[in-house]
Amino acid sequence: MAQDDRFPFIPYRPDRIPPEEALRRGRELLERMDARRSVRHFSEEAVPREAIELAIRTASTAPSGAHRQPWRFVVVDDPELKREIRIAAEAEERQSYEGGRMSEEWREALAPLGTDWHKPYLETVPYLVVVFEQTHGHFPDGSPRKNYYVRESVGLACGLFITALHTMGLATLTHTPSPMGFLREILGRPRNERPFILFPVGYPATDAMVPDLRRKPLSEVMQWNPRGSTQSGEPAPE
Ligand code: IYR
Repeated sequence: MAQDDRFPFIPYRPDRIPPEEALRRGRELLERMDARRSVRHFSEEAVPREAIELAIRTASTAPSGAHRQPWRFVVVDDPELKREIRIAAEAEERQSYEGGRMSEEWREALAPLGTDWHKPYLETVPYLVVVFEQTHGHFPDGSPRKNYYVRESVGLACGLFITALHTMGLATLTHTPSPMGFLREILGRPRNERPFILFPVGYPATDAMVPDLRRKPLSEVMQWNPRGSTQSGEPAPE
């Protein structure tokens, strides 16, 4: 891609939001995002194409290493392609769950989520969005051009994608059939693209059920000003 990445600098002057309004918006976003759940039971109801485009455009606002935007969101709504993906994903997952590719400890960790190798939703959901990470780009002459912090960048884009979908009342699941190489084959992606996450996207089924998970409290996910005791070499107490 011959996109020029030498930019002039321009002023950045976002509106200053008064503190009360800022906190109100922050609380509102938290409440909305806290209601998000990964879903495995989807409605077959059609989803406007623009909703997918909006979510991908939102995802693509993510920061990325050297602003290389090393992602590609491949959208599948063709029933035959969806079926092919389901068949290939289930074959891999079957090997993982029943062919001994997943450790006992791993299967034990997943047991409360009730997952197994069957992935019928891959065929019935309106869209599959397969996100690819671009391990490198290309100079105009076709020679490889390095990307930076690829996984971090694509992970951030995926977080924004999920946020946008949830904002529009859509549900998804961060599905990572393992190994995922078949997605590159089926979708005919070039060698510099590696599958990252497969997102089935649709409305949740009206009778969808989810495990009653709890999120870690703030006290377990936030820590202020910790200091390692460099003198003693001991780690800081919990
Ligand atoms: N890829 C498998 C297994 C799986 C792994 C993890 I880690 C999960 O949080 C959930 C499932 C599957 O999709 O079933």
